[in-house]
Amino acid sequence: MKILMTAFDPFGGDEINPALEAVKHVDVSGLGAEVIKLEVPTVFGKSIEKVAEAMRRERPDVVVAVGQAGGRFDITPERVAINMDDARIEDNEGNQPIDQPIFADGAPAYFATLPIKAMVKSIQDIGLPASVSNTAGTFVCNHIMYGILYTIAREMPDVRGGFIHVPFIPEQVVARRDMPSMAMEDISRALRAALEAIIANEEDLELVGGAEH
Ligand code: PCA
Repeated sequence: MKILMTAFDPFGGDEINPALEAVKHVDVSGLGAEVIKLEVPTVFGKSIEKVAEAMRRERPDVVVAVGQAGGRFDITPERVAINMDDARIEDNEGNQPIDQPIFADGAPAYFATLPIKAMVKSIQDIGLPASVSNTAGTFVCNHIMYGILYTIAREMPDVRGGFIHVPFIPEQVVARRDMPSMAMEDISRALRAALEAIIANEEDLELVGGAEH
């Protein structure tokens, strides 16, 4: 099995992106899969172009993108990407689309085709907090998740794809009071656990993990 794993560069004034640091540090030995790591720019349009180009070149079986969700307490596999760019802040090239569809000919939304419940369980089983998220927001992370699933739907329907959001790491919250964080090494271990679940589960597990709000 070949897995393409992407992570975003720092954005929004931060000097680090925990997703990028953690992805770089994921120990991929002994997984029984080849893992290709790719850094993508936090830029509307270019981020999708870069990952779609890598998907066409590498022909992975699985694409899993990873991004920072500052303020979240746990690791959150995303359930769905929506056809909507609505940026609260500028991306790394000054773009700030408001209420724009990502692809005019795309579906309103695409569901992740990764086993999100199994991923959550696998992370929890190594003693780290995780839960399913039902919104990836409307910034570049939702954008790239949508772009990955759009590319899969149109060009390579046997490929599985999805997205994982991760919290800040401690050094990012020194100057942000009362914000949650998780050690980079723990995020890396959680990402490895998520990869193990992806490799072991073609179909998702039927587990409690919904949300009331
Ligand atoms: N997080 C942002 C974009 C890049 C990243 O790592 C987001 O959640 O949209």
